[in-house]
Amino acid sequence: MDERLVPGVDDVLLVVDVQNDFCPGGALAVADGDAVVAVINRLAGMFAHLIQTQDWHPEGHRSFASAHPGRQPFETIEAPYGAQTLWPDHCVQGTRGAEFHPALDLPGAELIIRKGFRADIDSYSAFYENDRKTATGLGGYLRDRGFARVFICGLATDYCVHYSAVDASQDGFAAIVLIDACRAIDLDGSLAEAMEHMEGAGVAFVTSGDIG
Ligand code: VGL
Ligand code: ZN
Repeated sequence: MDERLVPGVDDVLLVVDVQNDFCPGGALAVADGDAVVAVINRLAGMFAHLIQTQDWHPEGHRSFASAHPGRQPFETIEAPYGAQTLWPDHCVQGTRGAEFHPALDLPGAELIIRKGFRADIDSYSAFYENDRKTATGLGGYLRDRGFARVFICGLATDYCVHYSAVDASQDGFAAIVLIDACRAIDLDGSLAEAMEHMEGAGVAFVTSGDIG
């Protein structure tokens, strides 16, 4: 984008899953995942409204490979709602891994939306769980508050950021991904696929330098 994007009162910054388990040393570490923290802290100062998501699984969650005897992390299974990647145990409710990165500094966050708490359904998107039907309530919340544009950043680009951005767009919001404030897992080309899917859904991409 050649025009600068100045966040206004109708805009919200959605900070996705910046949790210890997705950062180096965590159970499902994203390469360089903690590099987003400083970028997001700086961005946060430019937005009047901040919302965070927190991946929040019960022990034994069905997205964990450990819940499927003989299965390994990063394999894919057929869940009742479709294909589901199996993950290492991560972001278990109440554990240190599920806490936000300690340097993430967002005291002004107005809502923290937890997702993935239903034992049998995973939820990548902040809007709809992986059955693509069960709503988290975020769409209604954003509409009730009158927000028009959702700026999205965090972890991981190809999973939770990806599905959140597509759903934001399909739910009628302008969806803008801050690409340098995201990092990807990139499993078997998942990043390239995610970028295509987001583009097709009308998601815009900018860098943090375009803001403010
Ligand atoms: C995520 C895989 C499993 C994410 C969450 O935040 O992108 N990815 N759970
Ligand atoms: Zn998860």
